[in-house]
Amino acid sequence: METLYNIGIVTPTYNEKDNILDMLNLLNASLSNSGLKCVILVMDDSSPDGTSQIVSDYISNFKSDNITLELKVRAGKQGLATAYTQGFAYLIEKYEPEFVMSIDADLSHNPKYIPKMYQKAIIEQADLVVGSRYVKGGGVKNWGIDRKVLSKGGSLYAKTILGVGINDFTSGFNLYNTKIFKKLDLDKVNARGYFFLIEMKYKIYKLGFKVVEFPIVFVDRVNGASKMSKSIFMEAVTGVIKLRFAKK
Ligand SMILES: Nc1nc2c(ncn2[C@@H]2O[C@H](COP(=O)(O)OP(=O)(O)O)[C@@H](O)[C@H]2O)c(=O)[nH]1
Ligand SMILES: [Mg+2]
Repeated sequence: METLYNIGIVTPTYNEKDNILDMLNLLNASLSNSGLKCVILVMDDSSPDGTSQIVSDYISNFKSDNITLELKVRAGKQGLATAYTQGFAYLIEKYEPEFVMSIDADLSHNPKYIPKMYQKAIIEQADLVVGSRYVKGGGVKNWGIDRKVLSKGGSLYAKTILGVGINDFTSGFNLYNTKIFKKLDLDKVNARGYFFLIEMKYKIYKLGFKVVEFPIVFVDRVNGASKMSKSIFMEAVTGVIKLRFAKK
């Protein structure tokens, strides 16, 4: 009998040519002796810098007993949220993994944490493990004061308005038990950008699932540029209010 896939990992890319090889090597190093069976899906939005070509070349030469690697290329930049929702839906349909995970491809989220986050989910019977910068042991490296304020302030803002005790609402490094998506429809997630990360955590908590945080040290990207923009930021600011006062 085929062993069950433990984790389906989605890593979205837009112009990550100088990060993606290191990222795939780190994922491989962290997972190959973990005892976990994993599938990794790179969701690229036709990056003009040729990220997808680098990934497909890597896949052609890739061999592993426990890791499956896939690439999906969408036509043009469509945002982080649907990269995740479509990626999750695809992996759930095809591989039926126990968990799905979101992880940035720009080396900010260290894959070394993945087996530990998985262990935490199992031991504590948690449905969502948030890789958290804002709990004891977590932190941020290389960010300027502006991004620090934006991120920590954003998480605090969401926590306060929504009245839910999650300290890192805007974290993009998350492990979800796929049973969540029997109750939470991935097609009905409205957000375009980072607000998605807040919306998912809130809805999952409100559905009664167990949410825990695992401390991570987030290291800001060295190569390439952030895709954070003013409109994406504003979506999150107004989105939190809408979420809080939305009718059931
Ligand atoms: N496929 C896809 N990936 C994206 C998009 N926007 C950002 N990403 C990826 O999502 C991850 C996080 O984005 P980033 O710009 O680093 O955000 P920041 O860390 O908050 O500054 C990176 O791996 C990006 O390449 C998008 O529109 N489509
Ligand atoms: Mg980043």
